[in-house]
Amino acid sequence: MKNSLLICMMLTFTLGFSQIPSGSGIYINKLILSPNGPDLTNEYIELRGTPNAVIPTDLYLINVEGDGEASRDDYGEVGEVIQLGDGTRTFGSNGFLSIVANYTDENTSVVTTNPYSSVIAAGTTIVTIELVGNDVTGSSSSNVSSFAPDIGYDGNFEDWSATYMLIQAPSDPSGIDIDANNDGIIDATGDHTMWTRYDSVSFLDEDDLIDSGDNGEFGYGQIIVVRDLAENSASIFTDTGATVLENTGSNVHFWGRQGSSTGFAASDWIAASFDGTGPNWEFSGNTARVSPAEFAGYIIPSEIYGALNPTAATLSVTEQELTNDISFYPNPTNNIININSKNDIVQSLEVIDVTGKILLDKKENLDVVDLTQFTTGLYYLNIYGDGAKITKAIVKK
Ligand SMILES: [Ca+2]
Ligand SMILES: [Ca+2]
Ligand SMILES: [Ca+2]
Ligand SMILES: [Ca+2]
Repeated sequence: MKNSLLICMMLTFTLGFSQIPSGSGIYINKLILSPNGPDLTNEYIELRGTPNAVIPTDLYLINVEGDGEASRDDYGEVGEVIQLGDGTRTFGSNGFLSIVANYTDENTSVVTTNPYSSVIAAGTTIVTIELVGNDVTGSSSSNVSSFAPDIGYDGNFEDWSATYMLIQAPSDPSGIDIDANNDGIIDATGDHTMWTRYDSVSFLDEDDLIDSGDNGEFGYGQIIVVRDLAENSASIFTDTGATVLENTGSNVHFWGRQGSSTGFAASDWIAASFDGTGPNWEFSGNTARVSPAEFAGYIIPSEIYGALNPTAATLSVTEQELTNDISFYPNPTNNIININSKNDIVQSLEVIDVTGKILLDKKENLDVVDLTQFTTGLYYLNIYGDGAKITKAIVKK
């Protein structure tokens, strides 16, 4: 009984994605495609492959449209296409390729530099796109008048709903429709059956729901995050066998693989809403908006650009280390709390009230917190270090 169930599940999985043959050895490692601030300089794309291997010229990162607005019918169609290889470009000596963009305002000559280049690990191959335009905060294509090198990336990759696919294709895949009958299932025939797919992830928002006269949200990835699935399941179309996660009430800002994972289970990926500024974006503290939940409150450390991402397991070790490293006294206190960190791993401190409002944010003088300005009562102390966060209740007498 168990065996037949297992075979059944495997068949379902195989059938659902057999329309595009799968390859292995090249992976999407991080995607930041709709960050806070201007997308044009804050987006980040990172792939993982074989160290020093030449990147095939027919390797593409594409987005497949997933918004089913009543006024359009392009879901299932390839939108933007980034050509990753140029014949000589290789994955870095560490196996990573990063794509970032800088922006020069053509009116003022002000240059906005991406926040990643200075922290990406040595050995990474970095492709920096130099954008020129009239407004770095703009989001339309008219705000970018030129970009170089032209690999098909203008600094603002499609946000959502969209599927991001890493593929090899015999010719430029622009405009190919992988779902001609628009049912959310990749079709059995078409040019896409000649591709090799290495990775695919989707994020589906909820502004094109059927009950509001639109046609739904469409996801063709092997792992898909949706907003509020329970409420909107009738409007969500995903391919058979996809792993579907829920990200309640917010959009996904960060997609990344956990450690050296290669699969499409929830335990292989990190999906999170975040806030703050790059490169050290702060994941939501709401466990419904991060997957897995261990990443709630995680601050992306500079060291993981051009490197493997942490796993939920390694993360909890870091939290434990942080807990063991810190002691503080007195608590309750009249005004002053002294903080001892054995290994100096504390990077910042916050005092928040019981509603979660940040009252104090410290990045220096981290051995003391002064509560003089606060009324008596219960507060929380958030302690950040080494990519982890712990929270302790503190009381002012
Ligand atoms: Ca939508
Ligand atoms: Ca974008
Ligand atoms: Ca179809
Ligand atoms: Ca279509």
